[in-house]
Amino acid sequence: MSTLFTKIINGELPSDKVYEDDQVCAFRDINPAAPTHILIVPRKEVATVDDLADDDGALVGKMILVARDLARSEGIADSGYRLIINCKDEGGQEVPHLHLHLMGGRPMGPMVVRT
Ligand code: DGP
Repeated sequence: MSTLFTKIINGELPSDKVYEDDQVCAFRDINPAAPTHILIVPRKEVATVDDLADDDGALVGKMILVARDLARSEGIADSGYRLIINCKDEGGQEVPHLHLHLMGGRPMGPMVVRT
């Protein structure tokens, strides 16, 4: 069974893709929390950060470099942006396929809501 994001990556479900290569794919979040809200997703089906293998370091680095380049092409590199990876339930992860959120285009405010 492939994940929701694998179906998007493979084109089985529609999305607004902004980048893809042999390792990662990036598409706009369906429910954007900022003017720019892009998800950078590895083609490899890693469920969470906790499921990363020791030799996945280059893949995670690639995700961040793609986010850097997309921030530049979106015109938010100079003003700044936020990168987030949620992990499992208490981290707020909803989709169990590793993804990096790139958000910007407005002041992003406090990092977390303090309760
Ligand atoms: P997270 O909570 O970190 O697992 O973030 C999941 C994000 O995925 C959330 O911001 C909404 C987005 N999302 C969920 N389903 C879809 C979808 O079908 N298409 C797109 N483009 N984004 C989705």
